[in-house]
Amino acid sequence: MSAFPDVPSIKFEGPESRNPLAFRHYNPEEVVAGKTMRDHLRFSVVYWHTFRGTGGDPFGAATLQRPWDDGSASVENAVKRVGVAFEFMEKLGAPYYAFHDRDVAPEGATLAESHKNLDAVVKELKAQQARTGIKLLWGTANLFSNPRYLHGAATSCNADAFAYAAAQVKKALEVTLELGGEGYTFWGGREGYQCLWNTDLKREQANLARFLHMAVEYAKQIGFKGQFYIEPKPKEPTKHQYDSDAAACLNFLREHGLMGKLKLNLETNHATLAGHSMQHEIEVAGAAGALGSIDANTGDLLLGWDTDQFPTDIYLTTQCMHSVLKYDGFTTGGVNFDAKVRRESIEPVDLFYAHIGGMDAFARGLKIAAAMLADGRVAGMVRDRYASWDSGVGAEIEAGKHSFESLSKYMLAKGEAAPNSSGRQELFENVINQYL
Ligand code: XUL
Ligand code: CO
Repeated sequence: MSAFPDVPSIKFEGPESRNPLAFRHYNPEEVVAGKTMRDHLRFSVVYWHTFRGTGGDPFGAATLQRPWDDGSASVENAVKRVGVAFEFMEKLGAPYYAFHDRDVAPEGATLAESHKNLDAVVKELKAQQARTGIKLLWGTANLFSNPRYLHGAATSCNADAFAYAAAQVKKALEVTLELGGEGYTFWGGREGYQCLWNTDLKREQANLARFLHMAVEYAKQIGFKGQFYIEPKPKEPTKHQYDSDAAACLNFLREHGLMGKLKLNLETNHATLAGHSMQHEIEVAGAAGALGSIDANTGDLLLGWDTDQFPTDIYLTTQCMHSVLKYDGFTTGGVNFDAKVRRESIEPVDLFYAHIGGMDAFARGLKIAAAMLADGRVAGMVRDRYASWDSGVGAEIEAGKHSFESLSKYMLAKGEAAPNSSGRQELFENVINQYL
C-alpha cells in the first residue's frame, strides 16, 4: 500500500514548469563542471525529522498527519515506517539517507533488547536499500535523548554513561558497516556544560577525545572504512557545546591527535548559532583539509534557536556550493537535509515540497558556483588583491627567505610600505550578483 498515492516520481521539468511536484533546476543527469548533478550534490534525506518528526514543540502537541504511523514504539511500526521512508526517497530521487539508531528502531528495556530491535529494522533497511539502490550517507547514535545522558555521554560525570554510550556506538558502527554506510557522524548533543561551577572541563574534553579514539580503533578492528565526521554546534541543548564551531573542532582534533581521523560535517543553522555564516564554516574546514559533509538547512535570523528550516535562499546555496567546489567537492559527504517542515505544514505532501525546494535551491547554487569558477573572474580579482605576494619581498617571505632582521633592514631602507589598493567589497558583491 502506498503512503503517498497521489505523488508521482518527481521529474525534472525545467525552470518554466508550474508543477509543484517537479524539479525546475535539479536535473540529476545534467553534467555541471565535469560531473552529474547527482554526483556533485549527493542529496540525503534524514530519518529523524522526515520520518520521526511530529510537529510537537515545547508549547504544543504533535500536529503532523502521518497516517501510516500508529504512534506506537513497536518494532512492527518501525519496520512499516521503513517502507514509507523508502517510497518517499525513491519518488523524490534522493540517492542517500542518514539516521540515528533510535530513529529507526525503538529503544528496548535493556541494551540487549535495543540491539535486537535495531537488528530487526536493519534487516528491512538493508532489503529496501537493495531494492531501490538508495545508500546510507552516514549513521549515528542518539546519545542525547535518554535521561541516562542528562550530564552528557562521553563527557558525563557518570562513567557508566560513557560506557553505555561506547556500547551504543559500537553497535551503531556495526550496523553502519552492515548497511554499507559511507560515513559516521558524532554530534555532541549534550557534550558540553550548563554551569562551569560544577564542571571539570579539562577532564570532560579528555574523555571525549578518549571516546573518539576508541571509535576510530573499533572501526579499524571491524573493517569499517567510512569517513568519521564531527558536527559542530555551539549550544542547544547545552549552554556551551565543546564542538562549538569548525575552528574549535579542528583545534580539539589537533590537540588530541585526531586530525586526519575525523572530518567536519557542517550545518548552516549551527554556523549561525555560533555567530558565523555557513560560508565561513566551510572555508575554515576546507582550508584545513577537513571538509567532509554538510547538513543543509537554514535558521531564521529573527529567532535565536535551531529552527532547522529547509534552505531556499539562492545566495546561501551559492555560497555553500562555491566553497564546496573550491575545495574539490564532496567525496564521502553530501548535501544532507537536516531540516524539518514547519509545524503548520501538516500534510505528507509538504515533505515533498520541502525537499524539492531544497534540492532545486542547491542545484541552482551549484550551477551558479560552477559558472563563477569556470569564468574565473572572481578568483582573478582575489588573486590581484594579493599580487604583492607574487614577486619581490612577498614572494621572498613566502619562500622562507626572510626574518625579522632582514625585513627590518628592508623597511628601514625603503622608509614606508607601498600604498594600499582598494578592497573593492562593493564591486565584488556586484560581480557575484551578475551570476545569480
Ligand atoms: C542537531 C543535529 C543532529 C545531528 C545528528 O542539531 O543537527 O540531528 O545532525 O545527530
Ligand atoms: Co545536523
